[in-house]
Amino acid sequence: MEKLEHIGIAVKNLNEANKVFATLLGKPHYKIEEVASEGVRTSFFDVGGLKIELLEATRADSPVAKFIEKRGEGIHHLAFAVDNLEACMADVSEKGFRLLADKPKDGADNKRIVFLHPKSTSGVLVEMCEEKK
Ligand code: CMX
Repeated sequence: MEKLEHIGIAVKNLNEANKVFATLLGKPHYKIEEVASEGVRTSFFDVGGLKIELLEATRADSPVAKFIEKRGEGIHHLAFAVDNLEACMADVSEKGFRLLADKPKDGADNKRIVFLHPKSTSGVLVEMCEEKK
């Protein structure tokens, strides 16, 4: 893992949460993007190179909708940047971590992404992401 790339935060209402984080951080979000395959609308804030990704569910069966229903709003995942996603998938799998997909999916912010099951990572949902070339 090269660096912590972003922290994902599940929110009920993206517009309201954008205002809260803009006030807190002293700057507005720099983009809003919908990821239809994940059932989320996202916004991004840059904090010294680390990104905060706010996540709002766009449908009832979205992982973010389920998360909020069960646990309420809050930190949803940590995303680490990697150089070679397929090699990292093979590596973490060999080390016993549970991948949530066989193949990378397209994520927000020009990334290919794969998640690890939180039960294999001390209760934290971990994303590995690679910038699309
Ligand atoms: N962080 C930590 N634990 C989590 C979690 C999260 N984000 N989401 C669920 N869990 C916990 C559940 O609370 C549950 O714990 P208990 O058994 O102790 O109650 C456990 O993980 C397993 O839950 P589950 O019912 O088996 O599975 P879910 O249907 O809740 O799905 C997960 C959990 C992680 C497999 C699913 O959310 C998933 O596949 N996530 C990856 C995709 C994703 O999150 N996409 C949205 C973001 C997309 C983006 O960033 O672009």
